Amino acid sequence: MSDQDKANDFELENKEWLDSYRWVLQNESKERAEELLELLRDEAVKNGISAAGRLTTPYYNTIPVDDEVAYPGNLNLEEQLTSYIRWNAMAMVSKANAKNEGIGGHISTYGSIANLWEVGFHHFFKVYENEIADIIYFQGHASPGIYSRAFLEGRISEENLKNFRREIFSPKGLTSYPHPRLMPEFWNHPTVTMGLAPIMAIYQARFNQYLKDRGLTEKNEQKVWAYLGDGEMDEPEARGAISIASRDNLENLIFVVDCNLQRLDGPVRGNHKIVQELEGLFRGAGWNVIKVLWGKEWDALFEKDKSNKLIKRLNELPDGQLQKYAFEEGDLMKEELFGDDEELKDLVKNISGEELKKFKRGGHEPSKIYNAYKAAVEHKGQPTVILAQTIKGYGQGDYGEASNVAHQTKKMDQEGLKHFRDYFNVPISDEDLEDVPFIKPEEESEEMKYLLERREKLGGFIPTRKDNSEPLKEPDESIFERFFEGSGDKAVATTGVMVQIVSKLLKDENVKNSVAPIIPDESRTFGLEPLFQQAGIYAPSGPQYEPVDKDTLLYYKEAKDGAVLEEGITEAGSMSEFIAAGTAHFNQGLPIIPFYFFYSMFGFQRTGDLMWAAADAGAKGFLVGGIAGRTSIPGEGLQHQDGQSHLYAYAFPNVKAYDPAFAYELAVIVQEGIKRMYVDKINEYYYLTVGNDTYPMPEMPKNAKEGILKGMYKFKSGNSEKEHKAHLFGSGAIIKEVLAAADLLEKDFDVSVDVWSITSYKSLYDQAIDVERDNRIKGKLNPEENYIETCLKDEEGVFVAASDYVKALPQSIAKWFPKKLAVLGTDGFGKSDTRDQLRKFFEVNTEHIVYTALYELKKQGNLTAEELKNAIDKLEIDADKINPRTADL
Ligand SMILES: Cc1ncc(C[n+]2csc(CCOP(=O)(O)OP(=O)(O)O)c2C)c(N)n1
Ligand SMILES: [Mg+2]
Repeated sequence: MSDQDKANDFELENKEWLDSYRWVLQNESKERAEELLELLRDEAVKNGISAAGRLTTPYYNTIPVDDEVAYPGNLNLEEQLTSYIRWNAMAMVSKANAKNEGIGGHISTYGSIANLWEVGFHHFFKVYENEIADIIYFQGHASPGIYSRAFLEGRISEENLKNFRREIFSPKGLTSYPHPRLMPEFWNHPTVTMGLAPIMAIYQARFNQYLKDRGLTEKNEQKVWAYLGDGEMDEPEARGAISIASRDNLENLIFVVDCNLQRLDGPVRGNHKIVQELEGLFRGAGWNVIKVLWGKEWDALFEKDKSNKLIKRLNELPDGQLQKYAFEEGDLMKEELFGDDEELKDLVKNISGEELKKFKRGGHEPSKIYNAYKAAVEHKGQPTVILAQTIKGYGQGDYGEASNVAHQTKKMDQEGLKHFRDYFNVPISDEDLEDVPFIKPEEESEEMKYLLERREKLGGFIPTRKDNSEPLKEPDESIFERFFEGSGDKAVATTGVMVQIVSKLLKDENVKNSVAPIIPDESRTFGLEPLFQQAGIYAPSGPQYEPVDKDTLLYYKEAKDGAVLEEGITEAGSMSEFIAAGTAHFNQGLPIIPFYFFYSMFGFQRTGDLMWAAADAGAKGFLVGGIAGRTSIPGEGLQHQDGQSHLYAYAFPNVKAYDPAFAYELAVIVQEGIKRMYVDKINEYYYLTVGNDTYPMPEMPKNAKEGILKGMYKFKSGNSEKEHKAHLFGSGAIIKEVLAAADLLEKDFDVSVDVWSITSYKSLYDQAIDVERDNRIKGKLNPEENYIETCLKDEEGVFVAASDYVKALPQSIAKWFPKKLAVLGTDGFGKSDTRDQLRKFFEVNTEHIVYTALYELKKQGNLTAEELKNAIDKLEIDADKINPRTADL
């Protein structure tokens, strides 16, 4: 048999199979059709034919035409409105760049996503009672479209649009992307850092469910919509948490991926198909997947295509080529897709290339989008991802449409404007074009009335942001005050203190319903397991098994209404949960206090970008970095030993960072933090480092509170009878060494030592630079003194600071000390050894602190060379010792 005969036979066979299958579909039921397919699959697998293909479906719309409902809106009016919004969005970017070359902004992303958003705005995005709204992550680069819509809604002015990206120049300036920190009454959810929106959305949806299951919200109807770029979906954060959403049956979550097949540099998957890749990924992870690939005009072609050849061809077509069809004249598509096969040719015999090119992609077809959204919001038991195929720079023609530089299009010349106007039917005359005017129809016009009516029906405008939470009443003082007395001889770790505080807060009448502990599988490390029993571990499905430790006191108790968010080993997930919990005052009108416990090394360093997003979002709460300090976790070595997180925290303007040494310090800080964030309602969050080194906790000195909060206070004064004077500044875990050094200096070296506890280098630094700036900017010739100067101005002697962090921390405040500040710190890679060995190696142990004070005294001329030499011998300071900073370079 010749190859041609064989092909003909196969074609006939294909037809017979298809005809039989269609017969079943028409005469029996979809269920029966599914059953038959299963039967064939089983047979195939039994015979070694891979079942992998089951994760993807053909390159075709998921919702069959017959299942579609009619579009409920006025398509003409909506189309007109979308055109205005498209125009204004383009105009604001164009104008901004004409005025200030390089100010930036994007036109093409909104070009592709406009219809996806507008269908949402007209029919889906809801505001419920008490101004609680659906939670929507708007793809950041398309933000001009949101401003442009808000302009039509009358919520922002032409002056605002004209000052896009001119936040400093004009009080009416609009921020580039969704930044709630900068436009606090408008934006809710920061998005533009690729990959963060998807993971934040997943944990937001989980958190909404948690609030409901814990009984904190009666009925939580909020949907979580995340609008994401197909390029963005390459980020590990975008993909890494998707199975959490299906595991927890987050039917309140909808991802809409704008599959314009392009990212910044070029195609997302030129040689492959991003939609298919994402379909497989999400379906494999247990999501409901809806593909919206083709618009209405394509329906007739697929209907006519009885042999499914067109689908087969589209299945095989790489994205790069699809992009080319959107870029080139329509004849190319006609010729390449349909030209070499009689049946395919026949499909388009009455359609010109030009007409074919106008056949919309699914993501530009409101009725297809509507049906996908409807299916998504009605879907039960699973999260949904909608993969919507669009064109980047849609309608821009030669000015960016589907071109590889579409992302960078920022301006349009006269020709471009004309094309844009004509394509979208925007009512602007040729003469007016040059000014790129903003357009806004009369208030009484039909389309404007429609726009406002639709939003009114859906409950109000989106996005808007408001904090409707009641201020909390402060928790009982005894929770904190019990730590003011000290622990006597009992050795205690600050981690344990933190756990006790959280545990008591979970029982406190005023705040128990606000406390949300978050842990990435680290409870036992921090001694948090008593909370399992006390508050329960949140399990949306309720416990389905008997825990192995059921007969112990602190068993692993999972509960549907559990308060503990045990997230498993995911710092990024936990941090996303922290953001959701910490912004509940905006999103649900609830003051939630998250306490997120993690290894301090895996905080700012691992998830700094999410912490930045948390700061942008106005998240509140406590980040608790456990087992902190480079020398404080014995044995764990380079990867775990954190000597830098406090340095990272410096860059976060709204973060209060503390490295407390004593139980009462921690208690004072947490008490104040709750007051500031939840009684006074300040949008900031706290970073606290705690340790598991145990020592007796002293009583709080009188009048220490203010200093603890401001960053330093005198812990104890030295014996005034001594010959020399030194001031030692300790913090966190290293206070122990400092106290021992003070004793040694007094006892053996005739030095009176004042010991100061530095609870927060960052607070001292922030206050000092603020005062310094104020003096400078106001030209004060009698400058105000900063807090450090106020504390130390009358002090004499030498000054030595030691912490378990890099020397840059004490160094950052050194210039405001009355005399030189000698600094000791832990620069260098961590190593595996005991605490004592580590502290000796990093030169932050008692002996090195003593030696440094004596060396400074010698330099001030208060000690003889011989005295210093004797001290060196006694303290065993080795001049040839290896430098810990460079030891491993
Ligand atoms: C973490 C991060 N990396 C890089 C960028 C720079 N960037 C901005 S947009 C973009 C391409 C976006 O492509 P896609 O997600 O497909 O969005 P589209 O504009 O095509 O809708 C890149 C790389 C960023 N914003 N964030
Ligand atoms: Mg893209």
